[in-house]
Amino acid sequence: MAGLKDILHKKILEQRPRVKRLLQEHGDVLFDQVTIGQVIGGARGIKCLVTDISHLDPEEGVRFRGRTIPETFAALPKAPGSCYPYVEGFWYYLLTGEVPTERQALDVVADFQRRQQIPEYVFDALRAMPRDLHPMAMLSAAVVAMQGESVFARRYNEGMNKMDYWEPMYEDACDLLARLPGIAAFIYRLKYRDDSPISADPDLDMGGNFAHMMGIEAPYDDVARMYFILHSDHESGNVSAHTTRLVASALADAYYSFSAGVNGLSGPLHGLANQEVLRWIQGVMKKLGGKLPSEAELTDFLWDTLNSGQVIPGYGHAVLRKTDPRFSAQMTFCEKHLADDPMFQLVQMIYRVAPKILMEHGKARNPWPNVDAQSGVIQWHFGVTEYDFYTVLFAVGRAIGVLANITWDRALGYPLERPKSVTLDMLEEATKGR
Ligand code: FAM
Repeated sequence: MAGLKDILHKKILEQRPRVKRLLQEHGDVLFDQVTIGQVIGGARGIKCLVTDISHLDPEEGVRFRGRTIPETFAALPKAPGSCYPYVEGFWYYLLTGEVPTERQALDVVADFQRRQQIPEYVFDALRAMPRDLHPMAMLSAAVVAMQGESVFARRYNEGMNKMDYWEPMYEDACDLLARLPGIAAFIYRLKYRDDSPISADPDLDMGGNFAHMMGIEAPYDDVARMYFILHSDHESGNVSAHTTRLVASALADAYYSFSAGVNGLSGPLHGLANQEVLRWIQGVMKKLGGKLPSEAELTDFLWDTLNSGQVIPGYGHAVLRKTDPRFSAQMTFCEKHLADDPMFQLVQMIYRVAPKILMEHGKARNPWPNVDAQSGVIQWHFGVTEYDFYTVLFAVGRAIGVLANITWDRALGYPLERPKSVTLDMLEEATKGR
């Protein structure tokens, strides 16, 4: 049976003529228009990126290769005794757009087990860093420290045909993805568990192995599978995805590119929001002597946050205009496993109260929760209470989407990104006579 790489190659050969035709026959078709508001406003909503890995509908949320989150979870093969798919099968799915059979998913599991060995110098480098360094900085440094392993960089230096770029990019992407859970778990146990790393179990899949290396019992393996898949991709315009693709568009390899994406994810308006949610929730609990607030008390706390000029973390989104289905998917997990957890009960209460307040406040275009509004609470429940680590988990998941994207970018020959800048004078000039 053909393996993932062969099927990917077949798909690439099918897709290349589409890009060529669009460019050659329709390259000058007008597809979007740009307002001054968008130029000044962070390029919000300008349709100028292309990806087939995922698509984000403002009302419905993300679709991975055309499937919603529940459809994706239902379609993919599951680990034995697990309610969630193999992450490796999901990687297969994102790369090819085809649902793998169990055998095909298990082949990727075996391939990743062969690739997961982390070079010893990565551990040495991490141990040499200040222990109070943010774990996202550690992760970014660990990733870029492995740049010397890049097959793409080596083959590029040797002189490689453009049509072959995707192949070493795929190799780097698989190597990096297979190692990331081990690096993340190492950082966790180095920083927060007195430098007591747990070696990978060579027989486990990615989710199972991550739980094992963290030292946390089931169902944390399912938390890992769910979490990594949910955080994988959200179109390519968000900061971490776009940064990774932008850097890779200069033909930087996967290590440089993903390390840059990790740095972007570390911003409080993006990936860091999940640690901010926990800090904020703890603040509510602390202020009320450790007990659950009443809805009236929570309302006051929410207004205090807004009136002091801060955002309500975990709420709002640049594209979404409804409750994030990634929030809903985690809610389903929590209802099953965390129903009695007071922090989860508080998350539910915030969900009842915050959207109304944000609407009344009148600024946020989307008053509904995003993925971060409860992901930290799940981690806390399973003993990962060090909330500055949460964005590292986001990053491991995000790698799946962005590495699939940059493999396809090289396969389809997408060029160096270079949008045009203008000056304020030019914008004012355009408004003359209006
Ligand atoms: N609380 C208070 N104010 C908010 C808000 C929130 N949750 N969300 C948006 N606003 C404000 C925003 O600050 C802006 O105010 P100014 O005009 O004074 O600058 C105004 O509403 C309009 O913003 P918007 O157009 O609705 O949102 P943006 O597209 O500019 O920003 C977010 C989107 C996600 C950065 C923003 O909603 C936010 O800061 N949310 C809280 C932080 C958060 O949860 N980030 C995680 C996002 C997540 F999806 C991820 O990437 N991991």
